Amino acid sequence: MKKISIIGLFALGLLLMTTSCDEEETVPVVAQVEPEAKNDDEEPMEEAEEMTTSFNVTITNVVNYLNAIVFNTHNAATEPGPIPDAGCFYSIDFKALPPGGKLSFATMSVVSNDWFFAPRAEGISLFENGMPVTGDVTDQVYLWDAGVEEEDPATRTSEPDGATAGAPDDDDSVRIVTTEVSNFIKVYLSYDEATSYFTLKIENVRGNKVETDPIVITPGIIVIHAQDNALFTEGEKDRGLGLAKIAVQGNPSDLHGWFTESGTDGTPLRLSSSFTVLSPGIVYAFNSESDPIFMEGEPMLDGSGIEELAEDGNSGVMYDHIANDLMLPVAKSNEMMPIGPGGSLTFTIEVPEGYKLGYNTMFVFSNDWFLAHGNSGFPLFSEDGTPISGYGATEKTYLYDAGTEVDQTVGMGPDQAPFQSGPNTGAEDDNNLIRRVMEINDMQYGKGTISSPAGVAGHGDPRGGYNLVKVLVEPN
Ligand SMILES: [Ca+2]
Ligand SMILES: [Ca+2]
Ligand SMILES: [Ca+2]
Ligand SMILES: [Ca+2]
Repeated sequence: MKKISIIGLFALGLLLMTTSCDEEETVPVVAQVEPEAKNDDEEPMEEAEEMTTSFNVTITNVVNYLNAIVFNTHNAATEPGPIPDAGCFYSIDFKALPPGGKLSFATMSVVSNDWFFAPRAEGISLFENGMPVTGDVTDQVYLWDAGVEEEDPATRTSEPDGATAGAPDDDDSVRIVTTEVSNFIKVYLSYDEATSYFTLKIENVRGNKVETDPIVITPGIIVIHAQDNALFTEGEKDRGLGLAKIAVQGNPSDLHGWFTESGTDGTPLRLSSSFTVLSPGIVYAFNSESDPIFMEGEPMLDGSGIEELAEDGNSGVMYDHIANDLMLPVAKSNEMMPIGPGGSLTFTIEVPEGYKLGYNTMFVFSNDWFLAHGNSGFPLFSEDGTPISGYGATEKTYLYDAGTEVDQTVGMGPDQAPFQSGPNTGAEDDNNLIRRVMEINDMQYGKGTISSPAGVAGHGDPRGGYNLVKVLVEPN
């Protein structure tokens, strides 16, 4: 058996080589970075024997906002409202499992025009070396000016009609008022290992019955995020999404509405379903009607490399298959290690006119899920042959189940790549068809079941989805 298959492979190899030589000679198999790739000239490479175009492809892990929760009722109250008295606090429970992410929040300082308390730009890391961060974290919290209303005691929110009166700020950037807030508020975190819930406590320690610097804090919002600058960027203008309404009126509803908005499929437009890293990936190009690597609704093709990539993040088998068996343009990512939120996989690929793009990267915190463009591929050229540029390939990016390993809870499965004892470990999937992942049960952050009937993974798709990636195509 072994002998025959080796001979078979040799024969196939010879056949492919012969075919290759008989065809136009220059369909490049491996993308190379062209030394003159930065040439602004729109024409294809002059030296190219065939009309090919070099494209840069960037697949960015956009996982960021993982949960957003309003807080509005303090410990001694039964109705939503601000905290005027020292010793009272807001207490907010939220779930997070390692590697976790970061915490940001915003609560107004009412005796001001547009000041609010919020953590520094990076947010408060929830885990360090896999251990939950607990105790007093006040030193990571600052008092900020939202840059929307000029400082004027007469129009402070604490004054009659102050919440609606006031002149525009002469400095419209979000900026630090003070980094030392421990005389005003205290902020604590605690963690329950049994439930994986943190409790955030924001306490007014000064109150309003003082001669100077009275402090009243308001309802606000917490956001669990993976990247920096979740609510604003220091030195930049407020984003206009509702932070100003917290900073001036103590009302978090607009900002909460923005974070939790759904698309036409009823699936989140902005919240990411899960924290995951993405494996080193692959891009390729084809001119057949359908993607030659996999067919949705059918079992994996033997030798396609889908199983190795989707279970273990190993792109080698798929690369060799595309380069040597299919003899199509293919490139591995320049990055050899998985990329986390905010990171990107970058590729350069040389493509003949009329070809379409396919790509593949593993959703690493799963058993056998991968991200890929829909089966028809992304057209890299318009009908008149102009190379396409922009984020258009994002929209039909889907999350697929390879049908090769049974699924465990996202981010928590002992047979998932980061946790398994070795490659290809895990039980067979009950369903061996390659299919879209239609729902994710978010055990990492407790958002419940997120349903995306279409398996949408690209951020910015009007249907809403899992908000995991953005794909940029740029001709060189
Ligand atoms: Ca101001
Ligand atoms: Ca005002
Ligand atoms: Ca599976
Ligand atoms: Ca596995």
